Amino acid sequence: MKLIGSFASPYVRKVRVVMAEKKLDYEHVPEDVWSAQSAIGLSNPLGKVPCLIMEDGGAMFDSRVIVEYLDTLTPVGKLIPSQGRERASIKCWEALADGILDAAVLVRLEKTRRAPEHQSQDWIDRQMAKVHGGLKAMSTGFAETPFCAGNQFTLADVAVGCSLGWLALRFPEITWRVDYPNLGKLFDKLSERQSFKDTAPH
Ligand code: GSF
Repeated sequence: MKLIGSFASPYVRKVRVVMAEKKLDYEHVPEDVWSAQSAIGLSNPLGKVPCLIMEDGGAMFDSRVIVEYLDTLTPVGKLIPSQGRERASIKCWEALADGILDAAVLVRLEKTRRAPEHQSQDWIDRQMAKVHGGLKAMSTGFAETPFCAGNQFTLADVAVGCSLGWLALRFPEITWRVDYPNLGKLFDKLSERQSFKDTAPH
């Protein structure tokens, strides 16, 4: 398998952490989707990473679809419960963690890719409200259990860890560690895993 993606993308990192946790082999193909020369459109019509190229040459996107597929490839390190409420709960954690990223990425694009006179403060505020609301929900939803959804490490932890890691890199001014110490504690614990160490964004 080949994984097309940049090293800084939190969605790509989610897939890389899952690959590592499940001990799957793959080749990482670095791709800068913002470069005029990017060929990502040949594999993903949406022009986004991550994109997984499977053994038969078929392409798969987006990160949520890819990680769900990877979890079926081997029973090693099962990350998503197979059915019912438990499964939905893990997917909901992932939607929350990814949703925070989606909003924060929009803010970053607004601030870095638009001339100051074309930037909309209303739009930025709207997206930042989602980031802050999402962080609060993550902190509230995370009871005093070892991991997000209880005693077991799951995809919820992968998604939350990647989301917080990217916020720390791109939005150091968001004080989630101070505001939500339980998220800080969880993040520190996740950061000790080899899968997180090997994929830290840069
Ligand atoms: C989001 C992927 C994405 O926005 C997923 O795979 O989970 N829901 C999708 N990727 C960004 C890179 S990044 O912000 O990490 C991307 O490829 N953007 C290019 C573009 O044209 O929007």
